[in-house]
Amino acid sequence: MKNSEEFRFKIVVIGDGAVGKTSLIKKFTKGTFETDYVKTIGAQFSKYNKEINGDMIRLMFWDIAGQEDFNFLHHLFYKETKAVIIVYSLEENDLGKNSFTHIENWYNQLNKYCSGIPVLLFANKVDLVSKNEINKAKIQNIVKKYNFFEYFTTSAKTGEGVIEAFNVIIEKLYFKYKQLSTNG
Ligand code: G3D
Ligand code: MG
Repeated sequence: MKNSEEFRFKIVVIGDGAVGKTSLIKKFTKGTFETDYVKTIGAQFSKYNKEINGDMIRLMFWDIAGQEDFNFLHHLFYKETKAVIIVYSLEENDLGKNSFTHIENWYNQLNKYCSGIPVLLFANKVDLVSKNEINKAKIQNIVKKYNFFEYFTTSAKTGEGVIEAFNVIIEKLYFKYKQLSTNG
């Protein structure tokens, strides 16, 4: 008989304020946030369980609550995280521009605390731009520059791309750690 295993993955979601981090997590987990950490480390998290091949995956998505600049540094926020999602907004305004420019800052910060783990880029609010206005080359360049695992265009409003994007990282982690546990 096949034994069921349990995996616990912490995934942190970072990026400028108002790009949609909290909305994306809510859309995916459909759950509520646990906010005990907001006062101490400025973060909140939401839990989500998922079964793959009979194994139980227990996920914790951590999100910055307020104080969203890349000087927000707390090792507890990044501690033992297995993957990172950087979110920016595709909006054609200052938020869109700045949140893209700041990807570099967010990347440099996370690299200090947790290097060598998969980093994904979510270009959010895709519902606010028309498809042919998206500069894919610009996104692909930054993905290549920082060796991001993958990028997705998402909308926390319509749900476009959201479940697919989160599932890609969850499956990536599952198969990585499943293999490690199988190989002893
Ligand atoms: P944050 O957690 O990164 O700070 P939030 O961002 O999730 O709080 O979202 C900030 C605002 O952007 C919210 O609007 C939210 O509804 C909106 N938003 C988030 N994702 C999307 C998206 O994909 N498309 C659109 N059109 N809006 C989005 P309010 O008005 O509630 O402040
Ligand atoms: Mg938020």
